[in-house]
Amino acid sequence: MSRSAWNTRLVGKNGMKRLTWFLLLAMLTSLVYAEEKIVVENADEFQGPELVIVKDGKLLQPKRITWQKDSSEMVRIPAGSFQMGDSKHEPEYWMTPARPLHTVELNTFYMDTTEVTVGQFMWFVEQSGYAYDFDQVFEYGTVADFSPTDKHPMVYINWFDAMAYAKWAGKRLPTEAEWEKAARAGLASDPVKKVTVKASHILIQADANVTPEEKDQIRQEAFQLLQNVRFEIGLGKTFAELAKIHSDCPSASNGGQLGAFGRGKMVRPFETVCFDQLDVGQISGLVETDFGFHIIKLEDKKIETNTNARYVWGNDEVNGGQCNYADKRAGAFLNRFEWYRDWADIRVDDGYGKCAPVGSYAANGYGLHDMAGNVYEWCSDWYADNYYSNSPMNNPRGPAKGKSRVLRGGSWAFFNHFLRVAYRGRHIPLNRRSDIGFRCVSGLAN
Ligand SMILES: [Ca+2]
Ligand SMILES: [Ca+2]
Repeated sequence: MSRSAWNTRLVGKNGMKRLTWFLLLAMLTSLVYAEEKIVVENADEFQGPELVIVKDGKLLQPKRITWQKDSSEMVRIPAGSFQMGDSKHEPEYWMTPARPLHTVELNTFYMDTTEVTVGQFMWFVEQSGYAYDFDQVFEYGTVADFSPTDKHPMVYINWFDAMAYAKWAGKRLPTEAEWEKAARAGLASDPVKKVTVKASHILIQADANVTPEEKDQIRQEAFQLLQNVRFEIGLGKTFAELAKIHSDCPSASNGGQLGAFGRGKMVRPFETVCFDQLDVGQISGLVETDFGFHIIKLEDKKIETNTNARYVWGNDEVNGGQCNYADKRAGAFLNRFEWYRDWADIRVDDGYGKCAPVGSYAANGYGLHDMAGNVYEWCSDWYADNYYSNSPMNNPRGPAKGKSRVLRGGSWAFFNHFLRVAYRGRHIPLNRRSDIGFRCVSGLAN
């Protein structure tokens, strides 16, 4: 049945009533059959914008499908909006194109759970007769030098190779927006809030021999000499927690540590004071310690919703267990080249010096592997630095023209900053590289 025929039947004579029943039925069947293994032959099997599949008279919206043509596993990315871009005001110049943060509304689509493998690409070449030489020696070697088995991600493919594969498979490349939404896997709606506090903090050195009167005098002077320090703290954090969190934050006056207040007599108890409950101008605390008087005064505060996590797994920093990037093993290869010398993160061992077999690390919330690292992934969009300033809200497809195509996710050859889910990579579409691959999606034509 064609899509238009389906829609006509739905909204025809008894349109609304049928639609209601249809939706109810679709919901129920999706619950009942969610776990069933559904094989999809091609995109024509999808009906309507919700990509309903009809099998044996049942209406299904499976969370997971197997795509027959290339035997890939795909997961459903439900329709809806998300916050796209950098919400963290990352300081590096190359994060600027990832701003402003903006709302994007996308249709439902299915996405490959892994990067396209060497085995899948070989099958494509064999089946289609596509001209690709697996023995070709590129700048740094052959495909097998970086991806030695069928289970490794296909590399040394340019954007046109990826497009050809997608077309053969009856799929397409993801748009940049689809890629980012899928990578965020719902972390985008994380309701965690942050409070940015601009506070004054000063330490007045006190001599052990000062009299009580002199101490009062020092205290008075302290109020006059408050200096501004900016803190970023979680919502609901107390001063005591702040001191622990920011134990490495130098205090305003002595270069010492906020967490190192020493033994002190609490002049006014502030370890239970919540910064987000304080009004601007209020003194949150005054502590008299061995070192003198510490005063904190709230100068300014900004409460914002922290909608986006930094990485596909959340906000934890990279530790070697989440993904394959330029760790110390990659350093063994990268250090041979002038350009990449000292590029690798020698603090971390992620287990792989070049590509890892796809799915070697935990999947994200949607069931997608390697959205961070392993190989960069081609998207369908042209790249433009300022695209986020003027992109449409609904199903953005990138600028009309450009020089580079979008790459996403970082790779085995790049360090942790490029793993950030908001980071926008790009490359000339004709180039083939040892750390660029792709994965496909299926849904409404985009
Ligand atoms: Ca690695
Ligand atoms: Ca990847």
